Amino acid sequence: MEEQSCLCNKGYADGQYVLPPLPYEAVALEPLLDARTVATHHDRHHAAYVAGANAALEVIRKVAANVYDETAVSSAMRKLAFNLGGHILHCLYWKSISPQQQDGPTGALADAINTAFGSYDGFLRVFRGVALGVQGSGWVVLGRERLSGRLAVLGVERHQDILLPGFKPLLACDVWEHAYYLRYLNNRAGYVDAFLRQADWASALKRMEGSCHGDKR
Ligand code: MN3
Repeated sequence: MEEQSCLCNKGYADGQYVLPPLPYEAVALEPLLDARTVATHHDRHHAAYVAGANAALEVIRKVAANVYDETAVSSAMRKLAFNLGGHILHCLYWKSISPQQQDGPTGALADAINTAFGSYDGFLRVFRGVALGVQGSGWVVLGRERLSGRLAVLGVERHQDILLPGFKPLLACDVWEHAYYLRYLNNRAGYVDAFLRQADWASALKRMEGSCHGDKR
């Protein structure tokens, strides 16, 4: 099962970013998410970030090769951060959801959550609060902060803003409206609560322990 828990296995091959297949059928996330939302999200939205990351990478390579003037690199860098951030977070998102309801974090991950938030309920309050506080489009990401080694929850706006350098993401919930609007309309809290009931804590634990061959960090 190592393959299932890796952050982004199959997200890059032969010099370019590629769209990995969903780790389950689109219909498998019912009733948390409807199949149309999941398929559109993966096949169109996630795919567009992969294409955008490759386009930005190509511009940067051409600047390096002196095909384009160096003034072209600044906007390409911003497009790379946005699109590759989107690609990485979507890879993590599909692996953050289990088709089955889960009992919550276990083992070292449960310990780390208790250390950082006092209890699992404390974590849930923080995660929900951060989710509702994301302005516009963005993500809620549980991860490990590099200096202290403690867990933290970040409300990442767009795909790249409010990220800490060295932050290692373990679990990500997409709160862009395209992730939930068909089923939940504007009820972001209802979607986040449903996500948390099906969060794939087993794969998050493997990411924390670094046992994923697809996670290069
Ligand atoms: Mn999305």
